[in-house]
Amino acid sequence: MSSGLYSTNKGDFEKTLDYKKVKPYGDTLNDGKVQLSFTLPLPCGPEATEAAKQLIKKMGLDNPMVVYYKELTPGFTFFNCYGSSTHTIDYTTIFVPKVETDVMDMHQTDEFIKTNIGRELVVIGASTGTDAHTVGIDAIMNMKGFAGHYGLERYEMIRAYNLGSQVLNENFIAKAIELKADALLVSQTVTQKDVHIKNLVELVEMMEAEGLRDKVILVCGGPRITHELAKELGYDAGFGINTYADDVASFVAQEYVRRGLKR
Ligand code: B12
Repeated sequence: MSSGLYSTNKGDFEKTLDYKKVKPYGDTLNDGKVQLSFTLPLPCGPEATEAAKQLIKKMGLDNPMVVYYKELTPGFTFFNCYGSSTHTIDYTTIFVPKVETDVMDMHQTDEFIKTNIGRELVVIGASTGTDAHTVGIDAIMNMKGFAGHYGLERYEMIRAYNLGSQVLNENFIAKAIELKADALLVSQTVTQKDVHIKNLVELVEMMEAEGLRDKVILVCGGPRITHELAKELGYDAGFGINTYADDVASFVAQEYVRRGLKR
């Protein structure tokens, strides 16, 4: 990433993008335009619209505009609005810990495993604890895949077992031992009252007690999971939204080799 100035070089529209002072882009560079929607617990009318505008200003947005509003039910009004951000972000100072792997497609990962490991990797996945959400782990594991990316069940060199949802940590570990799993994939969607943290930590502690933690690759994922959080909780990697099987398979295969794991 360049930390300097970047010119769009587009004739009359030429503007300068400064990575140290980034603003939202709407119609023109640096106009700061933001679209937002919210509901106020106020009766629909001009006073509610004025309240919405004042609130938008307090959020740090200039030129507040209400472009749509509608009564949801008596006493509640929904708004669509625009405003221009008065704030900027210094993009050059941003650092986000993330999984540092060369992402390969399914065929490349299969080749990588053949060449560097020489046998199928066994991967088990589940949505654990009380979590009943399966769509995330299915997106990673199902044969048919997700958004054009085949899931782990499709990989020639991965034996994938999707255990479904509401799998208790003790049962997950028992299955990992039974199947001689090389990697465990945990999905967590519900984060109310930090239930995901308690559940993810419990799994690590139980694996440590079994002497299993260092022998396998442990990965978690979900819409509110970050790599940083996963590492803090004792996982090898964490994946959030927009993850595909390619990301996970690449990580597992490369991490297996990097750690010199053997069965
Ligand atoms: C579908 C759904 C349900 C379905 C689930 C059906 C099923 N078979 O999965 C049903 C109706 C059962 C349900 C129930 C509940 N739900 Co619900 N549900 C949703 C909904 C609408 C979509 C979730 C989804 O499928 N996303 C699509 C998948 C593809 O995305 P994803 O999970 O993020 O997965 C991607 C990544 O995160 C990542 N990933 C995910 N897992 C893993 C794992 C690994 C190892 C890796 C590498 C990557 C990875 O890869 C995936 C692909 O890119 C969301 C709202 C929303 N729009 O997101 C609420 C939502 C998740 N549900 C919510 C809630 C609260 C519940 C209930 C508690 C409601 C209730 N009071 O009963 C119950 C929970 C019951 C339980 N015990 O878990 C909340 C969660 C809030 C929170 N932060 O805790 C949400 C956000 C709705 C909301 N706005 O309030 N739900």
